[in-house]
Amino acid sequence: MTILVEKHSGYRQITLNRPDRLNALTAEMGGALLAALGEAERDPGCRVILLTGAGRGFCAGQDLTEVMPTEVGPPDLGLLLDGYNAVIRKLRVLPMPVVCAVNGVAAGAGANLALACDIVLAAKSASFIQAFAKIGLIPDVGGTWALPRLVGAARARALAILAEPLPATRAAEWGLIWQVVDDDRLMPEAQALAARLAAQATIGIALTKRALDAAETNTLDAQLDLERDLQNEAARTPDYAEGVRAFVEKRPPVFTGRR
Ligand code: LHQ
Repeated sequence: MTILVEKHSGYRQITLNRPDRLNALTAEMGGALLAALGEAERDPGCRVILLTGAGRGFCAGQDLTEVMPTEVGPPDLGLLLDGYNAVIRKLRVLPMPVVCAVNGVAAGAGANLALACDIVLAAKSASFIQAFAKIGLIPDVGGTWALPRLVGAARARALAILAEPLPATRAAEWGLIWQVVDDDRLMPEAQALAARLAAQATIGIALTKRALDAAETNTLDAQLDLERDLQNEAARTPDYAEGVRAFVEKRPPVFTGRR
């Protein structure tokens, strides 16, 4: 199985599982990942996703042996990308936080898959490589959108054009990711974070994702209206009532993540 799913209390851990290829992506794997995200979304007990890779790498991007040009001509990458892009779109609109634990090298589409998640932790030994330029391609699966927004235009351009590995520590310093963790602490920390988030007011978090993504293209005027509407939606959840009640009663809240 190229994608492993482990069910934990409140969250699902989804693991890219082709460790001998550094979890390089195949069309089948993209489909399996999309299906796993859809199943998690349909499970009312699942309030957080934790994405990681098996073995020493996170994901080495597209499996290049699947897209070799032949005498007949170049491969049509469009269909393949439509499949991966569906995963990126799903990650952004999933009504729950997605934590990514980058356990090793994240290259090409693998790097940009990680960057599509909501909170990215990386092992100290991990690195991020916009490897595309090395084989004459452009950053895809959202890379050209995410990079400048996360690290600014100058760093985005150099990362994309030079295709040099960016060590995890510098990635965190630059704001590409949230945090770096010692290698042996990565999974315990990522799982603790997923469990912690699963006990939070996750509908509010889902609405926060929506607002932040919409802000990328909205005017301030439109964003203020959207915040008003989403805030009213958040205020109608039982978690809002519980959060306020718990504050007033000076006790920890018990959130359900239900509408
Ligand atoms: C791999 C791969 C790999 C197959 C390691 N494929 N086998 C493109 C086209 C179509 C549509 C969708 O979008 C895209 C976007 C892309 O993702 S393009 C970018 C594709 N990825 C790359 O160019 C990265 C290629 N890999 C590397 O540069 C290195 O493997 C890195 C820097 C990631 C890791 O280096 P090392 O730690 O030295 O490991 P390694 O190179 O020895 O890799 C281990 C094995 O995994 C090795 O196989 P082997 O049989 O020798 O043990 C590699 O051939 C295999 N592998 N990446 N993308």
